[in-house]
Amino acid sequence: MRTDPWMMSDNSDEDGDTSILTQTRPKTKRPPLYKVLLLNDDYTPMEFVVHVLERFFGMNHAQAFEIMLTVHKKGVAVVGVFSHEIAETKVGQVMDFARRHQHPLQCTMEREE
Ligand code: TYC
Repeated sequence: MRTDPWMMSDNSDEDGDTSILTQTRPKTKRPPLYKVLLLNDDYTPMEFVVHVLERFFGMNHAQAFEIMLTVHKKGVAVVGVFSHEIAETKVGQVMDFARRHQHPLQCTMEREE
């Protein structure tokens, strides 16, 4: 039951931490997670978007096609949730790849509540 360091916030003092007397909040705050969003546009080919989702988000073809269609119909979809650093990397990879192929595809990130 003591395998998750993020669960060190109860007052049981199981770890022998005497500061528990005054420290009622967890010392270790969960780092925030970031949603990576893909935005629709009228020009990027559907097959290109499917390829992006397979290549940078590890989706199989069926998953990628489904998410692409969601973006196409709804305007936007979350394509993954990552640490800040990984999310930034994914956004950069997608934006670079789209620009290199002269497609206006937009990818952004947003902090999770
Ligand atoms: N709307 C585009 C089309 O009809 C397809 C598309 C899907 C573009 C998802 C961007 O994020 C996107 N060709």
